[in-house]
Amino acid sequence: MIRGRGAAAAVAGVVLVLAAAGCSGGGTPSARGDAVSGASVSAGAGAVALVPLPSQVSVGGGEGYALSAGTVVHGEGGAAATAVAGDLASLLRPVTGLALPVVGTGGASGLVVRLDAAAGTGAEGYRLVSGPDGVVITAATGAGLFHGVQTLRQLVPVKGVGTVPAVRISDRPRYGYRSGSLDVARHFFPVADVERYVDLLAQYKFNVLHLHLTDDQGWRIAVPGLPGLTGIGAATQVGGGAGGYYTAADYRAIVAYAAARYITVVPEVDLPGHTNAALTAYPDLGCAGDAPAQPYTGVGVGFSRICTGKESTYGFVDKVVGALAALTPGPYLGIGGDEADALAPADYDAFMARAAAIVRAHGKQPVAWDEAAGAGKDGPQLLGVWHPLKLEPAGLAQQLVAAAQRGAKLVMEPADRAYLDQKYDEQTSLGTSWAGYLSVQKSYDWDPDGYLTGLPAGSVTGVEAPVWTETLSTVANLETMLLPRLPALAEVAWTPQAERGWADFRQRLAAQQPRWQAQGLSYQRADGVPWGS
Ligand code: TNX
Repeated sequence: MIRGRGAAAAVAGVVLVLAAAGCSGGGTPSARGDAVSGASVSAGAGAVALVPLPSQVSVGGGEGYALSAGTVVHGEGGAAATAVAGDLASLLRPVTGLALPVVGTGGASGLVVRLDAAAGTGAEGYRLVSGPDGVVITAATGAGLFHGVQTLRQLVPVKGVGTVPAVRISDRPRYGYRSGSLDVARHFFPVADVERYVDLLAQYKFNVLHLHLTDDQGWRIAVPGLPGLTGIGAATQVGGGAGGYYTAADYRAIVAYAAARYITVVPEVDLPGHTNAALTAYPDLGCAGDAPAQPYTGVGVGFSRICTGKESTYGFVDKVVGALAALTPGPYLGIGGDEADALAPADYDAFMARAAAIVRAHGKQPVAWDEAAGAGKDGPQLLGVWHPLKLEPAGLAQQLVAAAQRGAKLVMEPADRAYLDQKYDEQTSLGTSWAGYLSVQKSYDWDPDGYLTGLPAGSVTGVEAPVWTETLSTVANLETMLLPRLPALAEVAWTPQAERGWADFRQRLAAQQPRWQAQGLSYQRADGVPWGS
């Protein structure tokens, strides 16, 4: 915990509110100015209401930094710092109307973005200190600096030139894998829409973009040598619209846009089920005797399969995986594995192990949905836990514990906590509710480490927030489901469990609303959050 500056330094107009950390009511207003671990401060000109809550914050001592026409941005310590300094300036110019020139090393005044290999902030952490002379963000990595900039954005007034309150923040994430997952198969979203989504992920410190690129209703990525996948397989979507797909150049553009925001793309081709679109293009992928696939524009799941008993199927998998691996700089490649209900379990397990081997042969680590735990040590060892406990297939929890015991890592995204396509409540017009209604509080109030019992410590490596798009066809639809629950899951993934609590979070979440309005984002005035007008 950071020590504060003591009572003498406390200034009027900054009211300290003790945060979460086990206190239920949002805390007691105090003007003492002492440090707390995980603090939120509201009221007064120097409002501090950060999401996700930093692991350590102290607020309330001394004067803040008044932005002015003379404010400059310094990038110090290397190219990554210069680039992040540029990001900071571009983010704050439209908000403040200031010129904010980016200059090199220049001391401690203004906004300083400082890369320091010896900072001791870890792979993604940072320190942020603000006072009358300026704001200094220090980190050992570009990712840390970038996350620090996202915090600073929330310390600057929503509009206009104001004051960054005096704070000392030392922050690093709870989990190293913080993912937003977007289904571009059920409804296709062009590159610009994906980039807008990536901006939102970056704003809340996610570091993975999982793209669900293929499903029964559409195949969305070009594969050299398999033109039918896009020529035929991409031609429709849920409801019968035109569909679409990414060329290699489109995909590279998404990867580059994400990378510039310290977000790694994890592409997924869903196999061996969820493959109707591929089967329409290449009927030979099916088994003899299977009915020929027709384009599918409904929302059912679990009916399609490629033929796992045919050697030629693995030639197809190799081509697809090879193409995607070549386009993907990140270490992971998803092969799906969910709801392959049309396959016998033994055939499914053997397929997942063989497909995982193909992914490894192309230099990537295979990722799959939780069912793939059954494929054992040869199957994918990074598993997305999506089944809600109450709907779990018999034996799955034990398989996941066994997988974790042999070293597999789990990304927690149980549908009853993390599926952002689930309706908020019975009033919600978009989305579905097969996993139950998902209120903001429900998406916030859980511990990823404790969702499954019996896991060895350290087996949960991250959290994912998927948005499935059977019912979502526009950016406004997406955002209405993402906001405010994506920030809730961001905090679940970032902030230590002991530091966070709903009573405090709902206040900080409400404070995000004017920012979303200024950004032109759609959001849901979901129950439980004290929204403004
Ligand atoms: C289950 S989650 C699915 C998806 C659906 C989603 C809808 C998972 C791995 N499979 O195919 O889109 O539910 O909520």
